[in-house]
Amino acid sequence: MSRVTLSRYLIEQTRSHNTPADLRFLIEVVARACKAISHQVSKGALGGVLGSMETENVQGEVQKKLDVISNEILLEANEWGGHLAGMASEEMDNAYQIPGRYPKGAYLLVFDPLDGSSNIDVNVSVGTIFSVLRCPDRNGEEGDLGEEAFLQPGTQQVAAGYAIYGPQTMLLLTLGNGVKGFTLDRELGSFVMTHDSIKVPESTQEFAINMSNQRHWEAPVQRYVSELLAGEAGPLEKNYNMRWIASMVADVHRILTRGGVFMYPRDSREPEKPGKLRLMYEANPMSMIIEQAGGAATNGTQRILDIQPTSLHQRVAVFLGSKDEVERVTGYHQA
Ligand code: P6P
Repeated sequence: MSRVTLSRYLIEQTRSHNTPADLRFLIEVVARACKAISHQVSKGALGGVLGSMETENVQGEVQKKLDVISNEILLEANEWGGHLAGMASEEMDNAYQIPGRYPKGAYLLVFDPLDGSSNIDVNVSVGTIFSVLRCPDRNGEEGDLGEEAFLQPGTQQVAAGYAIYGPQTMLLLTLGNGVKGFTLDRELGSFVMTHDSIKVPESTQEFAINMSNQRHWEAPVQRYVSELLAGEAGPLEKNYNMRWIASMVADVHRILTRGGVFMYPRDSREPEKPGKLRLMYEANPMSMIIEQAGGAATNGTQRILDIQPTSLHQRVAVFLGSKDEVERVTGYHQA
């Protein structure tokens, strides 16, 4: 059977699900940019791309060289094609305006160009996370696109995906009708479909959380994690394993592959912040992918995709993965 490339899948989606041609073009361009990022990441010390810049992003985090390189690759790949009205990124304070010399299009692209970048220098998997929204009708309004155009709940996403740069480079994608996985064939230079129907097992025996923050968690999370640790002698009556890669893309990819629950709760270290992870370009795209794969994603009290954003870089607590476990820990927040 001939191999289905990303390009062929997108063309077939255009026919079977009326995927608009400019959305297909957008996904193709993002995939090509991810190939370029994969190439840069794989150079490591040989490419002079490791280490940090002398700059910080809007979160006050020191930027890695590859954060900036990856951001520029995505901007340069997407700004000229006429499919976007604007872009936003973890690495830029404000929305990116499409230069006046280029046509504008119907979509907004929001991304974390290189998630997990603290792992780059220790050669652990990192990734690119992206979310696609429709640009609201501007009613003929000219001038810069304001941040408010991006502030749409995750249910408005028309596509979401991530690339993971690990032993293999893979692209996982949802257009709203299931989750497909594509593996980069470096000889051909194409993403080839290797996983045509990704599903998150409803139950699991594996959880992911940064245990070093335990003393800072709120009571429902304390209760849930203590039950996980109690194993078969405890109320959950089964033993659990723990994984924490500290790269959301890698942890979520494992959960999509074999199940699990991923947690980054709010904690008392910064009580004014609802969590560490960012809603628009981490939690929302990952939540759409997880839900499309049959899992669940909440902030502890509500479905993440229903959250109405109030700012471009706002943070959110995240509980996502196998439905049974997400519903359990979310239920403890209501107790
Ligand atoms: P911690 C990476 O910096 C990131 O944003 C996510 O990819 C990851 O899940 C989390 O932060 C790790 O945070 O506090 O464990 O280093």
